[in-house]
Amino acid sequence: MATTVPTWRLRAAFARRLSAMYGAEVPAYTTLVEVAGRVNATVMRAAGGERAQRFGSIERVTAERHGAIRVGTPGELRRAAQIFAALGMEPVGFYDLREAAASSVPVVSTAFRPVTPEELARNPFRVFTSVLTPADRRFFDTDLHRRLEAFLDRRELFPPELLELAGRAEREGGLDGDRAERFLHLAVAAFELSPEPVDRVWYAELEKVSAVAADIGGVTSTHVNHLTPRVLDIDDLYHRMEALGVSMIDRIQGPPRWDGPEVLLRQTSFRALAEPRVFREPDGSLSEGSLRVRFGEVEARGIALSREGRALYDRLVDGPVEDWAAHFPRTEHRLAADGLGYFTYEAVRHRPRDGRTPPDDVGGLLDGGWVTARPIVYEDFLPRSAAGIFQSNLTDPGARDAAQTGAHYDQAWLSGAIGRVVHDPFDLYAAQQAGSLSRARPCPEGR
Ligand code: OOG
Ligand code: NI
Repeated sequence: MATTVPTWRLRAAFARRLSAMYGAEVPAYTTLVEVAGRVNATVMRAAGGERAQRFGSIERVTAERHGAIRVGTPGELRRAAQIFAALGMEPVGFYDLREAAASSVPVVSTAFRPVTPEELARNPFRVFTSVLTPADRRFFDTDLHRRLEAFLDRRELFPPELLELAGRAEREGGLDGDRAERFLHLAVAAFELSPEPVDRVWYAELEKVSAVAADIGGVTSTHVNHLTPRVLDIDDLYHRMEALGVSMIDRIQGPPRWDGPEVLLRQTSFRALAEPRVFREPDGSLSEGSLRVRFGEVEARGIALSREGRALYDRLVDGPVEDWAAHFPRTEHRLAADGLGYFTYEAVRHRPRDGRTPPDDVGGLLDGGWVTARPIVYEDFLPRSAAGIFQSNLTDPGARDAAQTGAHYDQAWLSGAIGRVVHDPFDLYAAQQAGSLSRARPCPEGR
């Protein structure tokens, strides 16, 4: 069978085409990508290739993007997952943005991405994917819930031909040339902004509850709402964008800038732009208007933290930066030795052993020069940063009825809704680290 375009090439091609499509739709995105390229070139020159590429090759970083989409129902989520499966992207992590955001953000989310180091190195494309929580009475009363579900049930986000090709691509590990072309064409089209008129009254009713609910349930299609390039110095990028007259949100989300190890994820964005849209008025007539739903975001990635490291991060991130500097590990060595960050380990070869027995602990192996450590890059998202990104782009905080109890959604619900296992990100990093450590650990003397 001629699967001439293997899964990872489909993924890389999809990321490239989505980027071209989004750049044509949102010109400020193209500016962002250009500025990110200049920042990365500056870091490569100033820090040198080895240091600049400690968290991934410059080819990977340059191609790297994450997108975000929002869907309305478990069925839509399952079909989106089928498309991502064709691209070698699996659901990782459960994010509850209802709790993380001060504004009304009635969604829960996961991220579709490659899960092995080899596939991530080939192309790390990921899509943050959110699904509405219409059963949550704090946001939707029973009447609105019923009408919202009826509206969502009538629409079709992904044509059957696209889903059929996606299923084939998943089963066969790729597609032959013609089918690959057709699949990519249909897949990109499914995430374009639709010219379909927006029902003014319905959109406005949902917007009163939440701008995110209106963006999802007020229209008949989905769309990429941002596409994010990766940058090696996000503070530099922030200043360059402001100097170009692009108004950025007021801060960089995530860990502070400091001279210690770069960890997790730092993100910032420019505000959503007013884009012209056609509206259908109650009398059936069409009118011109605009909506602000799509924005630009940029990210810098650092070392993945263990559960303990993450708990420390969560404790310190909201406090004063002096507390961060006083309590967060100052070196990669400390992160590794204290089990707070994830690394891959490699044995140091040709090392005279002086009859010594290798220690059991990672700190001892590093101190004794038995192994070297290389950081594992954080490939996921941060719920509070995501909430901050959502929020900073909402013109209206929406409304929520705190007297109602929220509906329960968790990782198990999400797995059931998608019909695929949602991976726990900590488990993926821990397995990668443990595998490398068992290969790197020197055998006891004499064996
Ligand atoms: C998703 C926001 C979250 C990120 O980078 O944290 C996100 C959305 O706006 O739909 O993309
Ligand atoms: Ni994002």
